[in-house]
Amino acid sequence: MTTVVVTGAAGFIGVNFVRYLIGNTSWRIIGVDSLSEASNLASLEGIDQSRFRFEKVDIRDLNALLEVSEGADAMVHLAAESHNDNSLHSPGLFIETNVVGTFNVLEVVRTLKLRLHHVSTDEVYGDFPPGSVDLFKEETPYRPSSPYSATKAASDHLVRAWVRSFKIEATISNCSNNYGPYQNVEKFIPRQITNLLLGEKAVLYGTGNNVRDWIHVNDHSSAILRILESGKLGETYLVGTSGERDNLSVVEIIMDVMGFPASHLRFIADRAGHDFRYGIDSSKMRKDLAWNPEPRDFREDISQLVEWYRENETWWRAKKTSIEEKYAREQE
Ligand code: NAD
Ligand code: TDX
Repeated sequence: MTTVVVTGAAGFIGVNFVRYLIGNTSWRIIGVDSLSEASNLASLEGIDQSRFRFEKVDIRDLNALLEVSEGADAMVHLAAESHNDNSLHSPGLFIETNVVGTFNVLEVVRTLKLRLHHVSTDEVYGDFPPGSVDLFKEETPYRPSSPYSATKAASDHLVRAWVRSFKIEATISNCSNNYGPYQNVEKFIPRQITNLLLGEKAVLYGTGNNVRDWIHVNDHSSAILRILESGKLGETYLVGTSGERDNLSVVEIIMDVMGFPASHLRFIADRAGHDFRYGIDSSKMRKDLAWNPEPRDFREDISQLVEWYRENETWWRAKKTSIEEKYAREQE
């Protein structure tokens, strides 16, 4: 039996990954999270407590992280400040959690000799200009644009340095934009769905032409599990499912599924430093690790997601007001 510590377990990908591990392995899981504003403890309700334990720990606290990780075999590091818009207003917090917090994670896995998988983002590579059809590859140079992506890039560099200098057993993945249940309503897709559920308009930054490469969170989870089981130590893997769409097209699908006219949206000022386009080449994952995502229909997934947010209003309603108030203060 393997015991794995999952940092960021009360966040969007964390809770989906924990549920994926419960369903697809026999491992024990220790979920660690500081319960920041991005988290939601209610997301962990109903998880088999005989195999899952939650610990409120801040990864900025090295001793607390060390204590809770003793006896484990592996750590999957997801905890982060994850929202670009927030990083433009509070960059210091991103340095503390994403850089210093990852340093603490590395010291813990070095001390306790744990296997580490570090979860990162395609945003470390910067972006592609309009018209480009290039894709990010593992060897693409880092060129982060925002405080968020720069701190994630820094965390990746720390992991590689600890692999080389201290011989820790680690892998890294850089994934594209995830969608699925339990995503905080500050993020693009849940923000639009919950706006529309409340009768408000969808909100697009700039022209709406920016492109993101969408992947279902369960495909991200299956990729992480595959890397844990068969990834080569020291390697980096890009994770994506060729899901490039511009933001306006995604909003149009959401509005169509929900029965709103295409005019039920508003354009606001663009995000500062807004990356134009991301695109992932995941052929290394597919060739070296024989990873295959589930066959999917994006419109059908969005339709199911709309139902999820409709049925789980108590999960998101309390946060929605404060998040929209914050957006109104900072963006309009
Ligand atoms: P999220 O914001 O929903 O969850 C992050 C979790 O980390 C939250 O529960 C939060 O409370 C916790 N956390 C923050 N600071 C902490 C601290 N100091 N100590 C302990 N816990 C802390 O983000 P997410 O979308 O689930 O992203 C998880 C990871 O995946 C991040 O590392 C992110 O960079 C990466 N990632 C996300 C995406 C995406 O599309 N969401 C894509 C690629 C990579
Ligand atoms: O209201 C909005 N309107 C809008 O047009 C919001 C919240 C966003 N956008 C745009 C900005 C982006 O082009 O939608 C796109 C997606 O925005 P976010 O959901 O904020 O995601 P992004 O900035 O692309 O970053 C996400 O993917 C990579 C995650 O938040 C990161 O954690 C991950 O690393």
